[in-house]
Formats: sequence, C-alpha cells, structure tokens
Amino acid sequence: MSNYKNAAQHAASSVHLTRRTALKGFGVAGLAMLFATQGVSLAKTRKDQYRKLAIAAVNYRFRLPASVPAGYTEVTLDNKGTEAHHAMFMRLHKGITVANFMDVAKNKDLGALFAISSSIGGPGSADGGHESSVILDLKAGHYVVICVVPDAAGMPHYKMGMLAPLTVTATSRMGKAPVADATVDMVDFGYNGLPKTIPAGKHVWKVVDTGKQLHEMVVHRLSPGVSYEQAKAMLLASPPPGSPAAAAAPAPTTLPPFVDVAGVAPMSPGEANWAVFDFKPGRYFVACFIPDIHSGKPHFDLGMIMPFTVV
Ligand SMILES: [Cu+2]
Repeated sequence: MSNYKNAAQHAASSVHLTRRTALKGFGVAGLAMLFATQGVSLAKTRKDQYRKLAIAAVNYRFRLPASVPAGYTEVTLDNKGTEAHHAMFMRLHKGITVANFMDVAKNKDLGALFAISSSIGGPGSADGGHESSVILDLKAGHYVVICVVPDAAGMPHYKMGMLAPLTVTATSRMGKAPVADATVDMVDFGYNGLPKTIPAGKHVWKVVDTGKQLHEMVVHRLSPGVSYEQAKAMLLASPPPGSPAAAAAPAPTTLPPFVDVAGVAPMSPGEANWAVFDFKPGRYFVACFIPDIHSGKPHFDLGMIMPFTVV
C-alpha cells in the first residue's frame, strides 16, 4: 500500500539504496548499554529460537517454499525488485481451496478475498534492495501469500502474478512467543505505544491490530534533509494511485524523500505479529495506507502516521 506515495516516490525507489544488511552493528554498542535489559535478551531470543522462512520478491513474483511446519517462524522478505512489496499471509477459511482463492483473486476485487480468507499479517513493505522481517505464529492450514501494493496505475501486484500458495503442516514443536521490547496497538486510527526514541540495532516489537479494520505498519526512513512534517504533508497531498492526478504526476528527478525499510503487512483485526528490526540511526515514521471502509480515505489521513527517532 505504500505505493500510495506519488509516482515520484515510486520510480525513485529504483535508485540504488544502501542495503540494510550492510548496516548491521552500526554504532550499537554504547547506546545498547542504556537499554541493556532489552537489547541483549532480544538478540539471543530471535537468533536461537525461530525457524526461518525466506521469501524473495521481484516485480511481480514471489519465490518461497511450497510448505513449512507450523509454529513461530521468522519470515524475511528480500525485495529484489524495483517497486515496494510486502508479503501478506492470507489464511484460507475452512473448506476454501487454493484453486477457489486463485479464481477469486483473478476475477474479483480485494474485498472478495476477505470473504474466503483473512490476513494474519507478514513482512511489511520494503522498497527495492531492502529486507523486511516478522515473526509469525503460523498455524497449520492453507495460505496464499499476496502483495496488494498497487503499481503506479493502481493495479495491486497480486493481480499481476504476485501471489503464491503456502501449506503450513502440523507439528508438535510450536515454540514460544518472542520477547518484545515494545507493543504497538494499531487502532482506528493510530499507533498506541509506538516508542518515541530508541537505540540503533536490533528490536522486536509486538504489533497488534486491536481495531475494527485491516491495518498495516509501514516503517519509513526519512532521507537526509527531509522532515517528518514535510513527508507527512507530501503524503497528504499525493493523489491516490491510479487516479488521473497520479497519472499526470511528473516523472521523478530527485532521490525519494523516504524509503520503506520494514514493518508489518496489512493484518485483520485480532492478529499479532512480531516485527524484527535492525535500525540504523535516523528519523523514521510509521504509516498505514489502507483505505477507511467508511470514507475511503487512507488511514494515514485519519491519524495513522507517527514519527520516531533512532539514536
Ligand atoms: Cu490502518
């Protein structure tokens, strides 16, 4: 959904950006001392305990295994494409087959998918060259991983082939819920509990949808020289993807004002994900691009946009 950003933002995301993996361990040591109780135990918890599920994204395909065991699993989306992508885990309702889902995905709109499945979340939007990770509590069942980020013309990526089935098989080893250093409640409409200032390095936030609508948390890093107020104003002024105004937007000439670096994919009410971060110092903000079911306005327009700082 982050492609709500105007055309300039999107095309600009194809500009080469520093890979997140190159930033690990950046100045963490001193600051970590201030927050020792959290930082240390977290790093240990996630490294040792969780199964991994790697998903590669390109425009417009996912690559992932056909099947994984149930239980707490660290899912990483590696965006090798040029547009922003996320991986939304749609869990099929009882009696719904993958063939049913594919048929509805092809012939009906996104709303129709929520009549036969619900989203448990997944790795949030990452721009090209970035990775996004969450720990999911995977329950046995049938899933289809989809990307609903729209292209510049407003077409959701899953309609262009970005969807892949996943079977989660039963296991007796489910593992334990991660230890989180913050809990963020996505409500209608805001992020309650979002930390204001945190040290660089590894963090795990439990992100819960306690609202009545689908919500996501896209974590954006502001580019040097761009303030949160400017970014917010730009988003509020940007035309919806696919609108005539968006189509008429001029081609980008500069670097993007902000980049999607992490977060959680849109999830249904009642769900929880543990977002796994490796932050470098900088100024960030979170936002939700889901349209309100009543007004049609994107949730960031109704208050689901908030800044935080990594020092
Ligand atoms: Cu929302």
